[in-house]
Amino acid sequence: MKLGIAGRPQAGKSTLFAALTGARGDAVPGSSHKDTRIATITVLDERIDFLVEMYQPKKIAYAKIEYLLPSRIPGVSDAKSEGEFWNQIRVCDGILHVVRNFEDMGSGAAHSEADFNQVEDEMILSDLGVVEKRLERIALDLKRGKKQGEPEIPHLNMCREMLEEGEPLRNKPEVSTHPLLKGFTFLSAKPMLALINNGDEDENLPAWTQRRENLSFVVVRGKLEMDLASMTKEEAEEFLEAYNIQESALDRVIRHSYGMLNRISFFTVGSDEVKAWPIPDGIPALEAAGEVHSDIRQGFIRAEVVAFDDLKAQGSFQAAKKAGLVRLEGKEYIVKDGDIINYRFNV
Ligand SMILES: Nc1nc2c(ncn2[C@@H]2O[C@H](COP(=O)(O)OP(=O)(O)OP(=O)(O)O)[C@@H](O)[C@H]2O)c(=O)[nH]1
Ligand SMILES: [Mg+2]
Repeated sequence: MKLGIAGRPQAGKSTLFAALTGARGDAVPGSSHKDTRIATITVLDERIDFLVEMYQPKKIAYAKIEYLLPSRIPGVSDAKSEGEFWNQIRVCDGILHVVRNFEDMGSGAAHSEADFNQVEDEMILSDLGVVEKRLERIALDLKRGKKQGEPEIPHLNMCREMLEEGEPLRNKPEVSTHPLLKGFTFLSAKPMLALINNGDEDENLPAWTQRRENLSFVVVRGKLEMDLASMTKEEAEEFLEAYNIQESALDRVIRHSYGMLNRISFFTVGSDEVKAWPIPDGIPALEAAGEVHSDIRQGFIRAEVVAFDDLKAQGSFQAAKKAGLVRLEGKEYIVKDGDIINYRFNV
C-alpha cells in the first residue's frame, strides 16, 4: 500500500512528510530516484493493543502504509521534470494532495481552491496525453492490419470524454478500471485525499465554490504537527492540551489513507504473533488466506472466525466459543473488518 504525496511547490509536502515520519515511522531514501523518499508508517489500531494484552505474543505486527515523497528539483518546473515527478506518483495506489492554506511570506495569501484545481488539471492533462497516444497507436496498428487494440477504443473514448470535460477519472471508476484498460495507471483515477494545510491558528476547512465528489478532506496544520512530532511524549501531551487538540491530525491522515484505499484488517492471533492483515474490502476467506501464506490457500479447509467485538465482550477465545460466537466459515465467506481468523488447512 503506497501513497504518493503531491501538491504545488511550497504547499508543505516536505513538512508533512517529516511530521509523518517523525511521529510514526522510518524514512528510507528511495532507490530509483536519488532524492525520492519513502516512509513506512504504522497504522495504530486499538484492537491490536487489546489482542496483545490478551495473547502476550512474542511479535506484534501492525498494518503499514508507505508514503512516497517524490524528488523535485527546487525552482525547476519544465515539462521533463514535471513528467518525472508524476511518473513517481503513477506507481502509487493513491494520492495525498497537499494544499497550501496558510499565508506565507514568500508565496503570499492562500488560494487553496485554485491551487487544488491546478494540480488536478495537471493530472487530467497527463492522463489525456496517455489516452490520445494510445488511440493514435491503435489507429496506426489498424491501418497495418493489427487489430489487438481495437476493443480498447470505446473505453478509451469514454475516458477521453471525461478528461476533456475536466473531470477526473475517479468520478466514474467503472470507466477507467475496465479490464481492457488494466495496464494504464491513470493519475486522475487514483483515490485522493486532500490535505488542507492550514496555518497554526486555523482549524477550519476553507470555503470552496465547487463541490467535489469522491474526494476526502482532512485539515492538518503541517508545521504544528512537525513540531509535535519532534517532542517527547510528555511535551507533546502538554502541547496538545494547550492547543485543545484531541487527536494528532496525523492519525486522522493515516486512518483516512487506509479507508480511502478501501482496506480492512483481519487479525491472526497466538502466543507467537498478533498481526493485522490489510486486505481489500469484500474479498473471500480463501483469497485472504493467500495473503497469509500460499500453503494455507492451497490446503484450505475452513476458516475459524470470531468478530473482534465478540471476542472482546466474551473476554477469551474459549468463552466466545462456548457462547457460539466462533463460526466455521468456508472459502466463499466474505471477510469483515475486525475478523479474527484461524485458518484450518492441510499441507
Ligand atoms: N505557517 C505555516 N507554514 C508552513 C506550514 N507547512 C509548511 N510551512 C512552510 O512553508 C514552506 C514550504 O514548506 P515545505 O514543506 O518545504 O513545502 P514543499 O511542498 O515540500 O515545497 P517544495 O518541495 O519546494 O515543493 C516552509 O517554509 C514551511 O516552513 C504550515 O502548516 N503553516
Ligand atoms: Mg519539499
